[in-house]
Amino acid sequence: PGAASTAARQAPPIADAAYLASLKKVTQYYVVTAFLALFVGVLIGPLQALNYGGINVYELPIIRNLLKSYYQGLSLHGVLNALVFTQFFISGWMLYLPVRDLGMRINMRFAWFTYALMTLGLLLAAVPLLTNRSTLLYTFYPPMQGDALFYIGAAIMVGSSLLVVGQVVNMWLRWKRENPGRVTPLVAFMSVSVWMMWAVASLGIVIEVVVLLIPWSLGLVGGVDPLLSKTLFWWTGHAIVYFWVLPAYISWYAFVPRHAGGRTVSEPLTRLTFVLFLLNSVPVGLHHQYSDPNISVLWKTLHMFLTFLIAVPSLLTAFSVTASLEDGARARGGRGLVGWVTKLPWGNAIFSAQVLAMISFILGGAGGIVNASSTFAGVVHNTAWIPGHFHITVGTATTLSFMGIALWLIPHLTGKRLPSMRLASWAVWTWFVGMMVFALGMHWQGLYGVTRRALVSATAQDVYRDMPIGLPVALTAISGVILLVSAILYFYVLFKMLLSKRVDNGEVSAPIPYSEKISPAGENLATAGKLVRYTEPLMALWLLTLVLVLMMYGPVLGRMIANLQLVPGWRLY
Ligand code: HAS
Ligand code: HEM
Ligand code: CU
Repeated sequence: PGAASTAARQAPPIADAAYLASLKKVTQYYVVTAFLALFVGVLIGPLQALNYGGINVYELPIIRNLLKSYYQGLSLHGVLNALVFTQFFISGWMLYLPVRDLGMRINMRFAWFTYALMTLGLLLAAVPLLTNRSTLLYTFYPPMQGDALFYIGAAIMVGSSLLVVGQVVNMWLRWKRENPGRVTPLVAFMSVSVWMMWAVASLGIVIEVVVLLIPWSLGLVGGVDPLLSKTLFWWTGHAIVYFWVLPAYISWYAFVPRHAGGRTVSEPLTRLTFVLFLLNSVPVGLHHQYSDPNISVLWKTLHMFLTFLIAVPSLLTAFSVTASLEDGARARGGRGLVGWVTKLPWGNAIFSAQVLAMISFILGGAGGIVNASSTFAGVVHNTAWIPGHFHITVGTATTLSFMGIALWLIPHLTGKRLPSMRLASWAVWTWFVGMMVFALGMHWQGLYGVTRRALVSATAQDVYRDMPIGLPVALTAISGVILLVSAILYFYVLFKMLLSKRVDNGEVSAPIPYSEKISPAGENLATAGKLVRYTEPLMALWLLTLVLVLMMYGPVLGRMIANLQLVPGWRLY
């Protein structure tokens, strides 16, 4: 056991030091911007957790001075964490990885321009958010209306991510021309396929914002169709969850085994997983709209079955990544049916962050399947159950993974050193414990119908008075405190690292942690297996994806467009 079947890959060397330094710098800018957004966003979270813990802190003068309302805080929290943190981190991560994996040159001016444009979009949107002129929550459902600047900034920010898609796909095509007959290396393959998925996924929100919301908020048209807008939103809004989690999967497949001394199980299977996500991530968005009128049950049901289908590649991942961890643990002397688990490097925060993130995702994924079942959806929809679900998916599976990745990525990019593995470990474990307690409290309250998105601690006490929810309410309050401590620990370590002195260029002291593979795909397409050959033509699969999405959304949207119902905007804040 543990004997390598293939040597671990090394990133092809890049001789031009100035180019490498610039590439690392732009990646660092993306990653640091991401964590700054997370820092602000996460500080608001505990206030909301206290709210669901029955404690209203929104009347305190210090909070009143910073936030006009519960909803302004909630809007900032959702936008900064779920939209800004993720997109910036992913744009840096999934630009850097494929460039290094293929050893290619990209146009650094274009890369910097994209970063600058994305940041400009963020800053434009931040103005109305911070001044309470677009308190719309991160879903910005019309007819609630915000300032045009908010929609314009959001469009620029999301649009910039499409420039990253263009740059990465273009680079990959160049590599294909220069290397005819070669199999795309795994990390580049995964990155390119996720970017392709995102290109199709983002169309919904781009059309919604550019065609419907910007003209409407500028007063160029008199009204907006709420259902059409919401449907376009969820075209993007479900698939975006895979845009958030698949960059973590890249690490789970390619890098986490290495931290444990194990190997990636199967390259062909991993490629299949990512192709399934490419094909099927988008045409499932109606599972957010089971309770909406004017969408036929037929289409809702079709989207429901496709949702169950899109759980399959995650299940493939669950078994395959567990096997790679077992491989590592047994190589380190692990024994027994489950006893090997104790041989995993739990004290290494880079590793434990990501594996604890996976464990949270077992429960998050199971909850997702409950949400997707139209018979259960009526019980959980719009209740506290839903924030329970997504804090152990995006809030942990994604966020805790990215937090762990940053602990090697920042040393790799900057040549600085992690100041304290102990503190980092404390941060990671308290995040996991805090989120598990939070999820328990919120799911439990949801089952009693406690509604999401409400200042329940102030206004709804009499409604819930006779319900036996004392325990989950208390758990939620406690979780907010644990998570506040965790966030302070993590950001202390992170900022201390960023502000420390550079030691080297990071290439040797913190290399990209490629894992060996038990079943590699091989280098040449001619001799590779069927699964490898069928998954290689990503351009054709991308076109097929677009066709499938149009099939599953065309009739639904067509009917809405034929029956447009325009209503004027509202400002409720
Ligand atoms: Fe979800 C609502 C269904 C996955 C995020 N979801 C949300 C919202 C967010 C979100 C943010 O069908 C709220 C939107 C709003 O504000 O209204 N979700 C699903 C389903 C999945 C799913 C079926 N969600 C995610 C992911 C997210 C995310 C991923 C972010 C990253 N979700 C729904 C539905 C709703 C919803 C409904 C609407 C609810 C409503 O009524 O409003 C699936 O993709 C889940 C599949 C996952 C699995 C788990 C696989 C496990 C793995 C880990 C293995 C562990 C290992 C560790 C290897 C089947 C891969 C082993 C460890 C050792 C030590 C050995
Ligand atoms: C909403 C707490 C971190 C994304 C909420 C809610 C609570 C909460 C209680 C529900 C509010 C309501 O429905 O009225 C926390 C705590 C955190 C934390 C205590 C950790 C310190 C995160 C992270 C992410 C995230 C890391 C994503 C990366 C969201 C989103 C919403 C939300 C998208 C929904 C906003 C909306 O309904 O418009 N959070 N959160 N949170 N949280 Fe968090
Ligand atoms: Cu969804």
